Amino acid sequence: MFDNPVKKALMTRRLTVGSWIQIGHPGNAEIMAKAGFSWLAVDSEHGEVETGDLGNLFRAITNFGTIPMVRVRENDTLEIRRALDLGALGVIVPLVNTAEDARKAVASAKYPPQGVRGFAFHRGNNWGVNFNDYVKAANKNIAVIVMIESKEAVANIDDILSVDGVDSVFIGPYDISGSYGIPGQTDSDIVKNACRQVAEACTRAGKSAGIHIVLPTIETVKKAVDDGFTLLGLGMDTVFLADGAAKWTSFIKGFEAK
Ligand code: 3PY
Ligand code: MG
Repeated sequence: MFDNPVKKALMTRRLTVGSWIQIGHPGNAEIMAKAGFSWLAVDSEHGEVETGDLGNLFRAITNFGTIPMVRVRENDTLEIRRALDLGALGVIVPLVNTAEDARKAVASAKYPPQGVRGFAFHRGNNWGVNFNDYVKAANKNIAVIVMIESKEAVANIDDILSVDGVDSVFIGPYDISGSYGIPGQTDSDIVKNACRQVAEACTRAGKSAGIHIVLPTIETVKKAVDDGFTLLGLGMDTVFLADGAAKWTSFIKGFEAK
């Protein structure tokens, strides 16, 4: 019933590149989708987005053929269910530290018998019109991505990757840096080493490795690809807006009368 090229890319460890939305307005989502990313993750953990905003943001995103994903506010069954019901085709679950956390995330995202997702009429299945087809496709086609954001998660990476139904792991470099006691130092050798351990574990497990490059540069993107990451989140709406605006304010400064 519905196809999900991002899920296919994850299962075959092919590169797929998306971005992040923290501003909860559909106009903003349209601009981001029109830019041409393969997927967009709406951030309800840290952004301005409430769960009830997701439907309108997904309408804007899918209007341009982009795959809608969500970073849920926490590893919570109801949050995951509501985001999927509103039409997310991939769920990114923050702060997954153990295999048990990962099993909970997978169970929340899957219909029985694999999981505990409740059945209903909702936006994802066209308000029930495509109920049967959606149910048939959902467990197979929806991506479940767990975030590696702590020392503990890095130590448990092989166990987390061994959980059936985890399609990919996705590094949150800021939380990782915080967990090592160096918040914001995402360029430090400690964080780089943690990222390398995660990428190597993914290669061993045959699963896709992902990372959020919050402040992307040509060099950091190339390096992530060279290091074997195949799920790249590049920047976010707020970062692009701030960068674009700052470029022009710094250019115009010299012309303004003091
Ligand atoms: C982090 O860096 O901790 C993130 O969650 C990025 O999305
Ligand atoms: Mg984080």
